[in-house]
Amino acid sequence: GLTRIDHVGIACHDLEEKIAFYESTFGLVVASREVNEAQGVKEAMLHVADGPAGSSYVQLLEPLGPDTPVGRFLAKRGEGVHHVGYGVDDVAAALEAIGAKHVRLLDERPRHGSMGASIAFLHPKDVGGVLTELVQAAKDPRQGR
Ligand code: CMX
Ligand code: CO
Repeated sequence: GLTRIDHVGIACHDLEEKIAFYESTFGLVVASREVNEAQGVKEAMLHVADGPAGSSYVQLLEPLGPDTPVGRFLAKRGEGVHHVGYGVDDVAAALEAIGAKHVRLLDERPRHGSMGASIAFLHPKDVGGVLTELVQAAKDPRQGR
């Protein structure tokens, strides 16, 4: 099952500007910055809190180009919440269970996400308009799995 909210993904035009906003407005601290070519994003994870099931973050996303998931989202809807990422203990097992419930999987197999996590996306049209990500965090997020 789902163990926590791992992160909320927020689409923006200017990553550095939004990092500065979250730092100065909420006092959040950047835990990692990465470019993920496969996902078409430049992104930062800002640490929010630690709970019994793991940590939670805000993920700020700037597209690498217009022809990417976040680039198309910005063109259509503008800046704002792009997806919700839920923590799971075993993303492959979660995909199998959820795929059996007629929810379209955007990833048949887990892919690489921020901080060494294994991730997979569910189609927003099958989740009430919410792009949904499953996140199996790395055992040691600084080193990956
Ligand atoms: N939330 C809710 N609905 C969304 C959406 C989002 N983030 N992105 C697209 N949609 C909707 C569109 O509004 C559109 O609906 P309508 O036909 O009613 O207008 C429909 O889904 C198809 O969208 P599209 O413009 O054709 O966009 P795409 O070709 O980009 O396909 C999606 C959408 C979700 C399949 C694609 O964005 C995807 O595969 N996303 C998963 C990967 C991803 O988002 N990576 C970036 C984040 C990486 C990370 O978190 O680490
Ligand atoms: Co995400």
